[in-house]
Amino acid sequence: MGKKGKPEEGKDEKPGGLTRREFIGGAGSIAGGLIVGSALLAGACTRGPNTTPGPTSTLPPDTIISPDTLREDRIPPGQYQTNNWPVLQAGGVRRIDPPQWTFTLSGAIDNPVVLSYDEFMALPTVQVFSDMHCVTTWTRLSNLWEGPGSKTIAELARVRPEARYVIIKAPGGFSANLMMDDFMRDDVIFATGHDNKPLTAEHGAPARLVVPHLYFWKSTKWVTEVEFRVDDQPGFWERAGYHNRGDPWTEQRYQTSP
Ligand SMILES: Nc1nc2c(c(=O)[nH]1)N[C@H]1C(S)=C(S)[C@@H](COP(=O)(O)O)O[C@H]1N2
Ligand SMILES: [Mo]
Repeated sequence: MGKKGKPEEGKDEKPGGLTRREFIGGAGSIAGGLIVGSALLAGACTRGPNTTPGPTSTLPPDTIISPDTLREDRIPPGQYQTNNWPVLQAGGVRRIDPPQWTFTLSGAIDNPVVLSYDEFMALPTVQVFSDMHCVTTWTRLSNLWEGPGSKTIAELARVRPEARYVIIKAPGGFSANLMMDDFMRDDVIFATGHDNKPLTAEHGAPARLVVPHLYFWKSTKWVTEVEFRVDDQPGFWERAGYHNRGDPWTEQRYQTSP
């Protein structure tokens, strides 16, 4: 447990803060220690010395295991492990009133629809076990997410074959762009729950994307629209100088990174 007090919740993350490290060594709160499947992972993965938190119970049946959680060393280069869960976004936390919220599917699709909160929450869900890596260098291991998978959303949209990019949008003009191949993975999820609890407003309720294999800025909180596109359209952080793809394992942090 850390001794520095609470993480800097709700603090803005700014383009000028490319090298900020405020969150390093932040307070220890209870991490998702309740979820990791010891029986499941023990045989599959040799843990390095810095890959705690350790397993304490079993994952729900049929949980999708994100491939990166099976790496021998789960901490990408230049990252450090935190057991907190920092709250980061441009601007303040959005507190969304469910009746006011809609989830829109648009672009190069055959089924453009606008779902209400109740319609979205009635979609079939999956559970995904994955790690998260923020470009500001914190990594949080062993999260259990619940919500509709990206493939469920793509099927519902009836994506046309020419679509090659997906733009995930949020209130206030925020967006993040993804290649279809990065979106259409089994462990990409529109999370409505985390570690067996409903997602909080701070972390993106009612639904936030989670793309485990890319830096966490791609994981749009408070998703309002998913637009499938033929051409790419760099999003908020990408236009602010971050890499267009953002692979943490090759440190694709900034536009200038390889
Ligand atoms: N709508 C929205 N989603 C966003 C962001 C944002 O600025 N706006 N920032 C991203 C960044 S940089 C990170 S690290 C994660 C942080 O998610 P968390 O607050 O749940 O840790 O949200 C991502 N999703
Ligand atoms: Mo981030």
